[in-house]
Amino acid sequence: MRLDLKGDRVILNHDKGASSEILFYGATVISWKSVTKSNSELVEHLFVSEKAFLDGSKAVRGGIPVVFPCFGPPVHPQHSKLPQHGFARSELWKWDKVLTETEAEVSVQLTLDPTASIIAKFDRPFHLAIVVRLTEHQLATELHVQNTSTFDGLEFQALFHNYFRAPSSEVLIFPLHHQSYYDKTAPTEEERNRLKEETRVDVDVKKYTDFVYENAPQDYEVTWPQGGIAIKTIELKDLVVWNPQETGSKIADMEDGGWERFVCVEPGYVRGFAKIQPGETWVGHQFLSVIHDKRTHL
Ligand code: TA6
Repeated sequence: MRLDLKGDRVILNHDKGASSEILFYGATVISWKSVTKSNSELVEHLFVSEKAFLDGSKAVRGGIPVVFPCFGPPVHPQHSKLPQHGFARSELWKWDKVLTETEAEVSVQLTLDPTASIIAKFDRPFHLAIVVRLTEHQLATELHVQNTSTFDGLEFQALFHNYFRAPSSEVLIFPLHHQSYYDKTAPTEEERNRLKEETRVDVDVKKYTDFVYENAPQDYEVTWPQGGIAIKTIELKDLVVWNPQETGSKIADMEDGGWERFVCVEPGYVRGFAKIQPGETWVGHQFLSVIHDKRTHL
């Protein structure tokens, strides 16, 4: 197992061929590759738009952006000065340390503490750490949120905005049958705020999809004919499924037709706010594993 600290990123390499790249900007995982069991091909599992900015000028369009302390447009009074999806994905995180380095796995930690620019829009004490762990066929990410205040509670939302590289017209997400969700693509605000029930056994994103599943199963399979990713989560009680389809052409840093090549399946705590008392730490985990065998749920 090897890791290389380069100017703006850290690269993790597994002896069996897997690798991952983490930009210090936004602590954004911009690559996760592993060797398939079927034909020993090295496959990139994440989508990063060819038009994405990787120079720190704006949040990366792709990979695994870290969303904190708010998901979507801010609604909490303490978040009112924040941009959509908060500040974590648009700040320069600090390289902290190697946590584990064995033949089986390497894990590293980056941290983020309040800077003047953060305090100007989010004046609450906190300490963030992100852990990225790579093994031969799995990538895990953990977000640690520590309330460093000695007297005030901390309220926040958090999410891993995963862009999985996949043929969006053939993707199926399971199990979401009978789950409650909000449809952010609905034409009226009343409908967007109305809880619906998922009637499909397998959810596809053939049409423009922007669904927020509340209190979802926390274990998922994202599959397509040539592959898939299994997702296990801890503390991330909600799930967002997004693909803009043709509306993606209006996204400035979306490569032409990029919506055909990714699906966003995003575990998070985004309905309501997580609350931690002074000195407490909240940890949200996701474990992404490559699916090598065919899964069917019909
Ligand atoms: O996670 C889905 C979503 O909230 C969509 O509504 C869409 O806005 C997407 O995130 C991308 O947001 P961004 O701020 O990165 O353009």
